[in-house]
Amino acid sequence: MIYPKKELAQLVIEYCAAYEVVHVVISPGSRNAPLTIGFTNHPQVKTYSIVDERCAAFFALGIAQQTQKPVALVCTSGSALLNYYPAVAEAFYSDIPLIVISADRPKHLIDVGDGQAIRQENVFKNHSVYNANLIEGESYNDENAQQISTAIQEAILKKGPVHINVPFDEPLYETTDELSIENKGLTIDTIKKEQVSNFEEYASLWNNSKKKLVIVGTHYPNRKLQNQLSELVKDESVLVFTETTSNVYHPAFINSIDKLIFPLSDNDFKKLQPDVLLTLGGMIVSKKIKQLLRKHQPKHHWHVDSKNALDTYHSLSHHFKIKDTDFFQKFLKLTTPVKSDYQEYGSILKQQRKEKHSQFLTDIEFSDFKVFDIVLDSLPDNSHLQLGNSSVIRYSQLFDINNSLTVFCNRGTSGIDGSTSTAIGAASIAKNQTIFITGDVSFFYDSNALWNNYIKNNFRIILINNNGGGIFRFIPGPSSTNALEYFETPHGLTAKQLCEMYHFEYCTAKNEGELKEKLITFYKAKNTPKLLEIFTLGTINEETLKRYFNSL
Ligand SMILES: Cc1ncc(C[n+]2csc(CCOP(=O)(O)OP(=O)(O)O)c2C)c(N)n1
Repeated sequence: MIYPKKELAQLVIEYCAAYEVVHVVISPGSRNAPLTIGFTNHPQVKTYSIVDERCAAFFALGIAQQTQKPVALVCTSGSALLNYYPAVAEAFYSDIPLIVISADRPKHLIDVGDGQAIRQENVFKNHSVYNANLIEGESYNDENAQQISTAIQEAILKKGPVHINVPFDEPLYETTDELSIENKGLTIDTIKKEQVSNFEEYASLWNNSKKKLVIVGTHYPNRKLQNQLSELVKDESVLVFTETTSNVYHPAFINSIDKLIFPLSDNDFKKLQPDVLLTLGGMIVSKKIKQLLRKHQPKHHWHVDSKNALDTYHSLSHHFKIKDTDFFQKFLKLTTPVKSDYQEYGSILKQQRKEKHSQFLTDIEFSDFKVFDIVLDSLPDNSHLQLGNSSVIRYSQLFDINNSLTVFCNRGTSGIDGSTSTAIGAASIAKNQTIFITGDVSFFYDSNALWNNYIKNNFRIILINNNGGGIFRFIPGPSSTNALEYFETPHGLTAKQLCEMYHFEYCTAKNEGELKEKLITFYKAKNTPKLLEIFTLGTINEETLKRYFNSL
């Protein structure tokens, strides 16, 4: 076996292995040579080499999003580390475990005019769940061992990003065939489950309320939760709102929140205003529901999550600090059905919107709206869908999506800077075919994502090119200025040359007929990944979407 001679590198690597960190994404550099040598020679670890640190970090995030286990990142000193920041922030707000391991110069070489040296300690302080600043030294050090162990445990327990800064002095490339540190093999503490003592009190409130709204945010697919929510919705005083990224389905759930609530006046919404609002999962995409519930607050808002409780609706009254499935396991036993027309009101609205939606589609021009209707309908069963920000995720919320799909989007920070890299990372680990739908600005922004040796041949990108950030035509504001181009940023670019350069099969569609024809073979097996670029016009998109909402 080959090991780095530096004991500090051995320590970091052996702890990662002890905690079963399987995937390690490495970006090139010299200062991190001891870590690169060690990880690439470790039999338990699968290493990846990705040059651009921003892409590397989002790729790692995609793997961690799918495995729900921490993925490690390794980079050299200097600005390399700072390029991880967008993905670190996304991981922080999306509860995804990442272990950032940065090589550094020893303390006495910082701020003295040495090259590639910046202040690395605690750079992610505001968006991380732990920071370990290791101490440079030749031999085993208890404090370093404790710091590394705690950092990895925290990433797992708190489901978030941690940073381990590892200073190395030269020489950096020396190896040894014996592990000189003792692997302490610490075990992970089990999560201390909070004892929720007053379940009965909350159940009593629940059982005495006629209007109970459950909102599920971003959630990893979970059959148990799906069954529990299906049980809950048997009670006619319960309405369940879900989003495309909630990954739970039931005919009685309201899966297009915006479509349902958009046409409601403030007075109409009062009928939906809940007595009890129960929320679970991560971020909510629908802006409208946040606005309306902040204005018409529930009497009680309870959030269920083993980690966080965000006061999204400015009315949080209780945090059940427990896993949602554990919560429902206890809570369901205490609930009794209540006579109410609350759910029925929601169902009637849902049915009305469904009919208007179908009617609207019978006679519209080729536009982003039409593209979503055709593309979402074409997705193969059981495929894994990754969505870009921002109008892509918003359009997808207006349609019924095939229940067999799993759907993800970087909604932690809603950035456009790493969606492609995340999708490629997720695809590298997903069992089923991954399809990524993106807008053009996001796609060109993260085009270095394609500089990646791990892209599966069955990976598919659907690029909706409306020549700029279409979202800025819909939101109120940009069009009323004389600087729309600074928001929309039209560019006239296409993905053709990028596809040539990165060996993607490239095809295009400019109208409904072409799109339907291209989709017939698009998902079929091929010896390269494929990209379908669909061209639409911003002006028509804008007009169509406005007409849609007016038609509801
Ligand atoms: C890193 C980052 N920079 C800027 C933004 C602001 N922003 C949100 S959406 C968007 C444009 C996205 O355009 P595109 O990818 O073409 O998608 P479309 O809106 O046309 O669907 C921008 C610039 C952001 N979310 N993240």
